[in-house]
Amino acid sequence: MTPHTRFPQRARAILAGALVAGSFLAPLPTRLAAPLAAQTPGADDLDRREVRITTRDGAKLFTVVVAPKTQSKPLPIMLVRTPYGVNQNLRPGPIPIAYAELAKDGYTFVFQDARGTGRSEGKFVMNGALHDPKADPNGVDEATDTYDTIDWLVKNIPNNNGRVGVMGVSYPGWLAGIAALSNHPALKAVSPQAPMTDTWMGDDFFHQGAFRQSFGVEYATAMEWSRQVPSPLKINRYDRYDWYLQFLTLKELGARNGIDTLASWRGFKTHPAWDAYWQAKAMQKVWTVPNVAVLNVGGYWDQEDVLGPQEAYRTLEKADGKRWNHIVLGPWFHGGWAGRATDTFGPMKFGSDVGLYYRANIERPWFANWLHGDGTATFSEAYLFEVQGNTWRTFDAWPPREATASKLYLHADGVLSFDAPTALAKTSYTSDPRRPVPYIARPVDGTRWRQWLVEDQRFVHNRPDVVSWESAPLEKDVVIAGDVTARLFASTTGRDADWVVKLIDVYPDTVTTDPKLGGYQLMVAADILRGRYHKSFSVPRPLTPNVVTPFTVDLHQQLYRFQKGHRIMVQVQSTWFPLYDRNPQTWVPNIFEAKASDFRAQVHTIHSGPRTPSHIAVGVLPN
Ligand code: PG9
Repeated sequence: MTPHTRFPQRARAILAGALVAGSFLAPLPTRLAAPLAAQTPGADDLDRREVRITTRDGAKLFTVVVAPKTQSKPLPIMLVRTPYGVNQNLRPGPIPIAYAELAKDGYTFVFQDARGTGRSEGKFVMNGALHDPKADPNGVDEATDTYDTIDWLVKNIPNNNGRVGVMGVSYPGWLAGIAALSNHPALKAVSPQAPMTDTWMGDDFFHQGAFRQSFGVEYATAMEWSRQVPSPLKINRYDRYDWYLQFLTLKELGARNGIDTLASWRGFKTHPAWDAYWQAKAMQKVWTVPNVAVLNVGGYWDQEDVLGPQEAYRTLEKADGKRWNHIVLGPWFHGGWAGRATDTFGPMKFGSDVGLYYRANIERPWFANWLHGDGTATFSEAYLFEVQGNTWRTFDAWPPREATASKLYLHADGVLSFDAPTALAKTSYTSDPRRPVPYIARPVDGTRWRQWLVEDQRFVHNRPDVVSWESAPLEKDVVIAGDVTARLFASTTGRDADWVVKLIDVYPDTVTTDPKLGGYQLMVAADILRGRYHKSFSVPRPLTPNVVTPFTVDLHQQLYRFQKGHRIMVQVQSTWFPLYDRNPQTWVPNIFEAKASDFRAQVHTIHSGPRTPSHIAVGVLPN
């Protein structure tokens, strides 16, 4: 897929997919609000009209209002704001699948082009920081635009009940979170779904300091390049691995493709660390109190915004005296719950449509409680799908209190076990930025973006620059729940290094029910840390060559059942290309300014032993 077609395609897939029947699991133990209508309204039952809502600075925001033709009582308003163009998202026709379950309860749906996108006026600012009202009392941002929109809607939509919800997936998910900061009194509930909470720390543009090169380049170009002038970015190789490989330095990549003029690229280049620029954009830094009810939703295998929902929930939870803050995590790629049937993913088979279950049995009653009801129904704190156990579980805290903190240690000779090491061991490999490890099996053709995190990792296993540790076959199931965190004690001959850590479920050699899954290596959790940020994400520091240094890599959250007979594996490598840029592995203050001669192969060593116990920390639930 080219960058120019990808986002509309995805928006269409998520928002306008066909409803596919799936079997339901039993409802979770919550008090459900009684549905007002059993059927999703058809296209003929809906009125669609376009309006332009004027904001406080005079910008007109293009807005589509979809309301049932007949209403027996005042209805709440469900607002979705997007930078991807409401006309693509909502063509005249039946209600998109993402809203089909909600629609059974009766809503007036409102879809709006965010400022400077689609047919809305004003200037688009990617993931824009909120303005400071003291410094700029007349300033505008996505929160003020939301306020002005809600205010217009409740005053102008006929027969509304004065209650508004905001929901959205991805960028619209971030807009849903930011909507809470509008503080409009009619806003009662928001659902940020796969929001990019922190695009430096673990969402779209960087992960723990490593730059998401191919995504950053292609997304920023698609969003920011002039619509009138053809983009100079021409990816003219089928295998994008080869295309990106020809630009050893980011400087060359930016200059030779005309992308160094884009606002986002200038931001990447001038703010490579987690400084005030990124922190002002980070949702968890500005939205710290759940001032309305919040349903955070995310996927364990979200290839774009895996951190977002987890970080938003974690932050809001600290101030959730009213129990307004909830989390839902399931076995999904980015936005997978909002589209067509999700009963399989990669090698996993769930036995039912997990997305439909979420939309029908969690999202629908939750919004009904706040927007149709009086907000008094009780809901579980956390709804988590247990992968490979194929069941929804509820918890009264997330991560769950009943999980035992445990460590999977990396031992000598590639052995992985829950036993702490008593002997010293070292495992070394050479990482060469000129021969980086692909993040997905080549050709990297852009067609497998959604499923790359669940692809079989055997394509790199036993490469000389990928090291691994493996457990014995499990004698009983091991269910991990909550945070997965790698703690590596490592040294390098260089002065900087990236650490990619993958926690893998290795299927048994023989799977009689599905032979092609025999030996499959499924990544259960994975991520990357740029070594220079080992002490602070805001202040990079060079590593001291050949000195053992502790590194902590956040691999994010899971609820996953490693089944009896499977093995657990950990893989470590130092490149993940071309999704992530290459670390020169020498010291340069800013990698965006590195020269070709700065990039050197280095030997990295992972240490094990009583004082250097490299491990993966997990919570383990009783079986
Ligand atoms: N994850 C996408 C995104 C958000 C913000 C910045 C860059 C990308 C999205 O799909 O909306």
